[in-house]
Amino acid sequence: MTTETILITGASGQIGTVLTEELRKRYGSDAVLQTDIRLPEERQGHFEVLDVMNATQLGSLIRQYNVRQVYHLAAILSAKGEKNPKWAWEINMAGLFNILEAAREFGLRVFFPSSIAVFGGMTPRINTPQYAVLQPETVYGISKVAGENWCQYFYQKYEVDVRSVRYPGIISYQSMPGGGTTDYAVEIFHNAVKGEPYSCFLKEDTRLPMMYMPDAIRATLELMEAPAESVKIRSSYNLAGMSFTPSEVAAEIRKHIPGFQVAYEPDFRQNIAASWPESIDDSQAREDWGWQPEYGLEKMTIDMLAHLKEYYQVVLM
Ligand code: AKB
Repeated sequence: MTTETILITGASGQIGTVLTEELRKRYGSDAVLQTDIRLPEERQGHFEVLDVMNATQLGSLIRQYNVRQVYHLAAILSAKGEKNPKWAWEINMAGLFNILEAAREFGLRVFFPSSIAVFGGMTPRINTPQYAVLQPETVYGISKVAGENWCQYFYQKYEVDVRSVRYPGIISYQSMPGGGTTDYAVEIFHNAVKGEPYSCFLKEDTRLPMMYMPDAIRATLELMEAPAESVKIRSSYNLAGMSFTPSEVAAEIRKHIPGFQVAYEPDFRQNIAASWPESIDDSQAREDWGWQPEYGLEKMTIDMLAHLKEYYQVVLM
């Protein structure tokens, strides 16, 4: 293949699904190679099964498709990782390591998604600074801290052009999250639109940093397209959109769906959420590559409900 290609790992995941669409729109269908651990039932464009633990298979695809950039989204998230820490560590670390080694060999630009999960109970929780104590309390968080350091190492030692942001919880109507602590913030919208009550696995006053998918995609692409000299942080950038609690998002939804009911039944994910920041200082991203979020809670809620209403074909009051 002669076209230069962008490879996405974890392309069937929450972010991968939407990022794939945006990249295909911008660069054309032929320029995007989607990969995941299994083939989805419905797919468009190039899609290959790839186990990110398999470096040989990764190398063959890079050669076959003339890959120049990688968005490495395949990972086990916070809540799922706690059920099987060793497995989560192996996938998250071996996967990244294979990508970084391939980037070194083939001269690729790499995007690595880090997370607010890098922070822990020792970190200031309000307006968490870029440079803060990183003592996470989940295996996912530990793998992201190690991953950020490996990214910086490969940049400093081998000049691999690797770029990264610490995503907050991502809210989307196009795709569901899988295995995270912030998943409630998507599920709650689906239940509301379906006219069903929601049982929230976090306490009502648990404030977490969140971001609407269009902002997350734009941040990712703006960082990847920024001139190399503007990207001053090669571990990972703090990134902020909005912050809210479960009761605040429920109240916002009730402005449009008055009868919506939410019960609070916290489980093991409450402890994970309690170790994460409430809000993030992303001034370095704003300064270095001009980051500006567009969506707050009110604007996002209107957009989410409109799209989900269309999806479920129900009439809101
Ligand atoms: C999770 O909840 O694990 C993720 C994240 C914040 O990285 N959404």
